[in-house]
Amino acid sequence: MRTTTTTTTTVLLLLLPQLLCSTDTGRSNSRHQQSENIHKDFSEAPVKGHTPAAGVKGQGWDTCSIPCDITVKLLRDEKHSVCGQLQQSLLTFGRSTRKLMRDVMEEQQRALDVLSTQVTELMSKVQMLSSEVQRSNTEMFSVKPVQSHGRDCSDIKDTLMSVVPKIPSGIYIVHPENTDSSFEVFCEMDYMGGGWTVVQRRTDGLTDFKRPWTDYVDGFGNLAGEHWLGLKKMFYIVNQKDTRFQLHVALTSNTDVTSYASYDDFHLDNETQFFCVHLGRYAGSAGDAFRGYEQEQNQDTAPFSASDVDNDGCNPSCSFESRTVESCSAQHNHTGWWFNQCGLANLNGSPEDADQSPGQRTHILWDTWRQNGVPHTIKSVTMKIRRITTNN
Ligand SMILES: [Ca+2]
Repeated sequence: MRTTTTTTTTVLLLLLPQLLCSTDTGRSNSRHQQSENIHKDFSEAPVKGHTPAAGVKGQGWDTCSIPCDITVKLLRDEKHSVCGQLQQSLLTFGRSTRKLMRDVMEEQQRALDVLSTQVTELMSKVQMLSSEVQRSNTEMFSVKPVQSHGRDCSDIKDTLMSVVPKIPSGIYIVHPENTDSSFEVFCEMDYMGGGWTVVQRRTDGLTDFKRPWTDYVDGFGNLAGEHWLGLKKMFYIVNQKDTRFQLHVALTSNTDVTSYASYDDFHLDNETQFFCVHLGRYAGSAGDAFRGYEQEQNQDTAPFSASDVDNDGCNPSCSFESRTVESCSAQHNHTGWWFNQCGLANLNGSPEDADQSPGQRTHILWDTWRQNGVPHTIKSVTMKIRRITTNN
């Protein structure tokens, strides 16, 4: 009897849903037989709370001999057990998933670290190569001055072209006619036929052009890079006898557009007249900013001014753009130039893009070179001179 009871309990645990609320009608089939029948009828189990349909006969279904309250308790216990197992499985699954994600992320981080290190190494190699190229370029132009004297770069070119097939650009020593002065200049021998003496170059903003009068008179900077040759040296070159010099202004915008302005009779008065500039006729694509649009903007024949020497034509002050200006040099970043009521040209401004002081003109200015009515932002400029007649 005990064996029979144990077997029944086991079957009940397995097949609890089928046994819900079956009623005991006293049929006397053996319980083993009942279990077998239940197994057979598994797929046709009655719905909880309902007796089997009256028409279902011959399938061995009989009412349950276990009281309902015990059945419910067994069901509840089974449910709790299954729920517990499910929760446990979910926790285990969650832990596994988190660990997996952590592993994947750590793996990705390691890969990123490796890539980042490689990028850093590459960047430092590029920087090293770049500075190497820059250094070799500088060395190429900074070699000892060619010991070939001439009166100016045009004269040197004319002398050398008969003896060497190609004359290199670089630093040469010149000795202008009727002076006791020899000095170094940068000669451009490749540009537009060569023979150009560079008198000003602004390219990277690394040289300070906020200078007093004496610096603009004597010159400053690095001849192979940014520099101002000096008013006195310019004067010596362009005032030689039987010569006439062309001034060529080569401009490059920050979008790498190029343009130029050319003047066919560039010369200066002497220092007692503050090196007044004379230009001759204009030709070019950048417009005649030296003369501007109106007479009061005309810098032709204007004397030179610097931060400490004021010949700017604003006496005591000029007024434009609702501003009162006493010193054009101060208005133009304390640079030197042939200002005339400031005007529309100052090639000694900064190549930097942004005008950092509102109302100030700190950048390289050539106002007549415009696109859609707006002046180009100029990132580099070179002023160079060349003889256009050697004797007449
Ligand atoms: Ca003034």
